[in-house]
Amino acid sequence: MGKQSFVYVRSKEYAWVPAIQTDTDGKKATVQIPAFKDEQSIDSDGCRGKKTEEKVDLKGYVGNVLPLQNVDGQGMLIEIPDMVELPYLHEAGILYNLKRRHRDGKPYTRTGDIVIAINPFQWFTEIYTDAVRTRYSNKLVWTDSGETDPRTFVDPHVYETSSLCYKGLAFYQTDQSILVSGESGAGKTETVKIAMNHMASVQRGPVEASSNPEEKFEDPVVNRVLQSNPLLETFGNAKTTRNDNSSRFGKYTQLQFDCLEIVPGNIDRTKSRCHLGGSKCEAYLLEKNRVTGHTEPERTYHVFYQILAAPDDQKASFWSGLKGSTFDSFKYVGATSTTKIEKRTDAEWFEGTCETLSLINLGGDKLIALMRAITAVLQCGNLAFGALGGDADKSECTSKDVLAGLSDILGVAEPELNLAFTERTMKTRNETYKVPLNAETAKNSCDAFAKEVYGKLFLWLVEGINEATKAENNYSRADGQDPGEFGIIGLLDIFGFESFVINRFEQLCINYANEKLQQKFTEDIFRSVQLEYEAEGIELAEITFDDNTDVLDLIEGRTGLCAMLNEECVRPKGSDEAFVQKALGANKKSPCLLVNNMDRMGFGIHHYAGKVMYSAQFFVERNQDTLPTDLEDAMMKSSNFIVAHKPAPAADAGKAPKRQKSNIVGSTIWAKYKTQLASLMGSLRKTQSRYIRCLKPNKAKVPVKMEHIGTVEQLRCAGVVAAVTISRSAFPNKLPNDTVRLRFSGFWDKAAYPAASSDLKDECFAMMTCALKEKAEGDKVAFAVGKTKTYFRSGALEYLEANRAAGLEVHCIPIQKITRGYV
Ligand code: AOV
Ligand code: MG
Repeated sequence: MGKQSFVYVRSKEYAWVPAIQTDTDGKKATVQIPAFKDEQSIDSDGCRGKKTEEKVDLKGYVGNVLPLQNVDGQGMLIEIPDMVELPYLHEAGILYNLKRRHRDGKPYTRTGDIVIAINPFQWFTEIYTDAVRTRYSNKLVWTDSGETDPRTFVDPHVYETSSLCYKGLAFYQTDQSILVSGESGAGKTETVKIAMNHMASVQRGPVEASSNPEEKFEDPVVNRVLQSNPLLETFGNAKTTRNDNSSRFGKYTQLQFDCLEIVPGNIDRTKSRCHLGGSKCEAYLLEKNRVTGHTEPERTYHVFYQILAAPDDQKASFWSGLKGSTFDSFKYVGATSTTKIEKRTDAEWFEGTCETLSLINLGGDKLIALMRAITAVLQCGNLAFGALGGDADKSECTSKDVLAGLSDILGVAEPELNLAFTERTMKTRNETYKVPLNAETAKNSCDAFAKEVYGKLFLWLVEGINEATKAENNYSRADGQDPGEFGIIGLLDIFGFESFVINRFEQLCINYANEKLQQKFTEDIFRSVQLEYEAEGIELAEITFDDNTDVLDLIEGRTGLCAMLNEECVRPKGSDEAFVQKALGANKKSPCLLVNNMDRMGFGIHHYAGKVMYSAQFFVERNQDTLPTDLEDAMMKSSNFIVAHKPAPAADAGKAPKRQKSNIVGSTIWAKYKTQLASLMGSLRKTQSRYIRCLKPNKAKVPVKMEHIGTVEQLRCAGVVAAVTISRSAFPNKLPNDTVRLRFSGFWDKAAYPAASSDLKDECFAMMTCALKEKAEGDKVAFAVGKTKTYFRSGALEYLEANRAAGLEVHCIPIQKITRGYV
């Protein structure tokens, strides 16, 4: 019988379960696994209770059995705020630590510089009070903790990230960013708002906490910046099956700070300060398809319900046709069983929407134009088309009243609108002619028109918000001096990695963005490990990690998927299938491209977060963003200035790729998106980035519960496991030097291995040379002693712990020597 130890064993049902290992021959382990009823009972029972014995193969992906050390004497798991402190940091250890904290009402946990936020699905108001906000800023920003990591004084929190950003900007003059990621419903949007609120309050300087927990910010600039969030959500968020307030667009907000009070080198914290002067935001990939269709219990964008829930006379003031209307009056909306979003009715939300619009100078005529543009979209949904004069190839609008209403709203004559929907103008080199459309195509073109109008009004709103919030327009210093260039803290709230049963063009776009961010994440983690080793005085050469350049090459490279699809979109008869075949042909050598032999329109990508199979159906169509000229012309004729509005060109759009073959290539969704992403990455690279990874603990959106399999998958997608792997590639375990001395001095034969000095570091070195001599491979020792910590190679710490448990301390050494024939 070997010695007993606590382990985690891989489990199909629960990802990992705690168990007791009773024996091992190096290939298989004998483990006793407690009988668990469900995920919850794993916590309450720990390793106690009736067990079944199993033999487990030790080989496997990260091993099927992992050492478990964070248990108390009873075999109950203990939790720890910073997971880097776990001597055994692996997937199972991370999962159980997070679970325990989540259950105890602690949503935030750290892994080094990354904050992991588990959505609690219940508001712990006590951790977001003004007193807590102030405590974080006082401790992390306004107190000089000297050499010590200030985070040791506080529990992990979003406020920690926001404090460190503010401090980085205010005292080290480095632009900052917070990159928030996670799957739908994980809590990204809320996290960004929590961080933003905090940063707006840090600027008060070192203060006593206000007695009012719901403190309102008096500063009008701050107010506008904060209020712009719910406003954007009204137009860009909708209820989905996974989140009642799901953001259907990505968002990068740059908070602009006036840092003129900062004197470089002067860290007089009572004097140096940055003031929030404004903000600018950029939106990515609004899901326009939702405008024309959704299925119960999902909803379309909140604003549609809000406007229809408004009092009749207010509705009539936007457009008389809205009088008496209900959700059911419009096909794009329809009945909904949802009566409240976040405890407020649509009518209540609408009041707030109108107030905020006025606050950012979009009240009065602008508000009416905006509401009329929304009404135009609604009206498009009710337009019906039928065959024209019995000819099925031609069509006309059959709902005359609806067309009259739309004409009234847009200020475009009825016949013109009818023709815009039912005919298509074709251009060849020599001539221009019109082709009639059948009723179905006409309806599709009407839907395309509605989506475009909504897309436009959304961009118009983003521009309006930016005009009203950006510091250049709105901020002036009290002393009248020029604030100069603003310091930036960027906040990224972007769709997380997606993998469904069927994955489409949108998923590829989303996953592409995640690959770009993952690349930066790995670089940053690598850099922080480098910094840690440098600070500890340890050789760097051995850190290894898998980067995702191959995947990015496959997507955005010269002959990559993006280039191939764009080419297919320019070809007169471009097709989805031809795109797939060309892409497969041109990227045969890519290790990340997966072929789907069953489906000529299918292909797969081995992403950093796992394999995803895509269906290329509609790729060519969805990638083309060119509205037929007939519809475009109709919009331009509209008296509604939002509908006729030409959006400002996206940042950097002027720098279109040089080898562009045609205008269409430059205007495909993907080409624009690629440019947008490149510009985003460019902005991010100028900042110091910090990461918050949001996790959704269960699909039912309920408190306390944590589903293991789903959580482990998210940890992988969020790159948390990858981050841990990088930081542990050379030395998987580490312990503070004083712990090493305390724990392992029994192994030290001082006479045979004298220390170079009585310095803790030298003592640890001598001690480990003695204790781990058996684990050395040639010249390569099994550990490294840094200034404050000792680092262990794979297996070394387990070996020490095993020997310690077995009582093989110094007094045993002679026996060992005898058996090995040394004496
Ligand atoms: P998401 O932004 O990550 O999803 P949200 O930030 O909208 O997710 O969060 C979803 C819901 O979870 C919120 O509406 C709250 O009810 C709840 N929630 C989030 N964070 C907290 C918190 N810190 N405390 C309590 N409840 C919280 V999406 O936009 O769908 O990808 O597209
Ligand atoms: Mg969101």
